[in-house]
Amino acid sequence: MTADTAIFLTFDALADLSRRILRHHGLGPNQIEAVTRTIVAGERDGCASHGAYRLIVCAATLATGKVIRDADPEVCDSAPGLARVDAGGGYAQLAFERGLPLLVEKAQAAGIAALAINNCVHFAALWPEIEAVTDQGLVALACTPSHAWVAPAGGRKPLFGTNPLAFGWPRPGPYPFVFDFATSAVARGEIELHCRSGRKIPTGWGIDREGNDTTDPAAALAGAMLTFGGHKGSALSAMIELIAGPLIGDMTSAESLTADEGAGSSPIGGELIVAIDPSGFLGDAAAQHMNRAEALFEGITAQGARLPSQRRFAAREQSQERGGVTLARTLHDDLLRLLD
Ligand code: NDP
Ligand code: PYC
Repeated sequence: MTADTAIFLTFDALADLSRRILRHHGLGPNQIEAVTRTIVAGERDGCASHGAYRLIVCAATLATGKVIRDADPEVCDSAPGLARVDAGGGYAQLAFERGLPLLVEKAQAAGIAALAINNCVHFAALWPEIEAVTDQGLVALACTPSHAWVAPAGGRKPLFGTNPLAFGWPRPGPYPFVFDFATSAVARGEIELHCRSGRKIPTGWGIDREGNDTTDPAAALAGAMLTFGGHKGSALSAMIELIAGPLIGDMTSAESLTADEGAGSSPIGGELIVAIDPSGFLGDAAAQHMNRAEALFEGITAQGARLPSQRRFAAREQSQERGGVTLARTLHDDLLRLLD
C-alpha cells in the first residue's frame, strides 16, 4: 500500500477511533473497552478479517438491537471443574475477561477446567482468549458456533456455522503454539473482504443458491459456504455445534440465525473454553515433558514448514516496532463514516 492508499494509525489512535465508533453506536463503557482491546489486537496481528474491519460489523450489529449494550456479565462457580459466565446478551469479550480468573484457578486446582460463556454476541477471533490462557502456563482449547452459513459435506444447504476451533500450548519464550481457524474453508469475514474489494474467491470456498461452485463472493455469501477438508471439517463443525451449543445450554448456528430474524447481527450464543494444567498429569515432571514439545516444533520448522501463528506473531512484532498499524484508506474512510 502507498501513502495514497494507506494510513498509519498508532495503537492509541486506533483504540480511540474504536471507542468513538462503539460509543456513537450506543455500546456501554465496559463493553467498549473489552471490544476495543480485541479490535486493536486483531489489527496489530495482521488479521484483516478480524481486526479494524470488525468495527463495521459491530456498528451493523448494534443497529439491529441484538446486543445488550450495557450488559454486565455474571460469573457462576457451577461445579469443581466448571465455570459459567452469563454474558447478559453483550459481547463475548467482557464475559471472557470476567470468567478467566475462575477458569485458571479451577484448572490449577483440578488439572482441567472448562468455562462456558452463555448468551453472548460473538464477532471475534479466538486466539486472544487462547493466549490469555496459555499466558498462565495452561494448555487451551476454544470453540464457538456462529450462524448457519455452511453446508455439511455432501449437502448443499447452510446448516453449520463457520465454527472456529482454536488451540494453544504454552512454550518457553514470548509466543505459545497457537492455531485458530474456521471449520469452513475460510472465515466468512474473508469472503466479505473479497466482496468489498471486488476480488473473486477460489473454488471450494462456497456454492451459489442453486448449489453450483462459484468464484463470486456475493453468490457464496447468499448460497452456502463449504467446510475445510470435506467430511473432516464437517464432523469437527458438528462437534462444535454440540459442545458449544446444547452441551452448555446454548444455541446451535441454525438457532442463532433464527434468533437473528434476518436482522444481520453477529452470531448469538455460547462459547466453550477448556484449560488444562500440565502439572495435573505430570506433577514436578511437567516442565521436562512440556519441553519435549519443542522437538516437535523444531521438526516442523526444520522442513521449511511454518508454525501456525508464526505469520501473526511476525505481524505483531512489526506493528509493535512501528507503534501502530497501517489501514487501507478505503477501510479508514468507511470507519470515519460510521461516526456520521
Ligand atoms: P486461516 O484459514 O488463515 O487459518 C488460520 C490459522 O491457520 C492461523 O492459526 C494461521 O496462522 C494458520 N495458518 C495459515 N496458513 C498457514 C500455513 N501455511 N502454515 C501453518 N499455519 C497456517 O483463517 P480462517 O479464515 O479459517 O480464520 C480466521 C479467523 O476467523 C480465526 O481467527 C477465527 O477465530 C475467526 N473466526 C471467528 C468466528 C466466530 O464465530 N467468532 C467464525 C469463523 C472464524 P497465522 O495467523 O500465523 O497465519
Ligand atoms: O468470519 O466467519 C466469520 C465470523 C463469524 C463470526 C465472527 N466471524
